Amino acid sequence: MTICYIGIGSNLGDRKKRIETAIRRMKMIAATKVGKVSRIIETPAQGGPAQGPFLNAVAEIRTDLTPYQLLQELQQIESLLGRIRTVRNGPRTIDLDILTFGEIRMDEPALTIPHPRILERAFVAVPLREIAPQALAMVRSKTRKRPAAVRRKKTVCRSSRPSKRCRRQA
Ligand code: A4P
Ligand code: MG
Repeated sequence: MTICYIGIGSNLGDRKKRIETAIRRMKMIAATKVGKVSRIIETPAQGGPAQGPFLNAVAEIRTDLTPYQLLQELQQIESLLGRIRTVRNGPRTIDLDILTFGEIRMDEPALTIPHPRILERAFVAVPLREIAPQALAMVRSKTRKRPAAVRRKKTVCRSSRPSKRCRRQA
């Protein structure tokens, strides 16, 4: 079985109840078991139109399904819980994102794993760290590092009176 982490978010209706129902439904997915579940945290909406705050959590699951089979199961749960897709990052009854799927990496529009925005979103990173600090560390290590030359453009120091930055680089 592959260990995966699922990001859960809701900011419409009875948010807590919807998250609990989503977890109960995940327990019913074939060849899949739900393990640790993080605390549910309230977070201000990040991005998208003006909207109410979210409840967010992360759940650990173990599954024999393939990534696409799991995505399909999660999307069925989203539909069952009244998810209607309007604008990107818009309000939603429930959002279930595959954050990691074992050590798998894939980069397709329909499925990107690890989820590309884990590290820039505290509402995902904080609950993930709570139940699986090793998974968060794995995501950090696999996030492609840009070469140092791109990250910090070196100033070329030609002047006889070099600037502070040039002196620091020397
Ligand atoms: N897709 C690609 N990769 C994945 C993946 N790893 N897991 C595709 C799940 N789906 C993935 O997703 C759009 C398409 O992404 C799917 O059809 C699937 O094939 P979606 O759930 O319909 O759309 P979305 O959730 O609006 O897009 P996205 O890019 O997943 O947004 P995020 O990152 O989920 O952000 N603020 C707070 N505080 N809490 C939140 O939970 N969520 C969002 C949405 C914005 N602001 C938020 C929160
Ligand atoms: Mg999503």
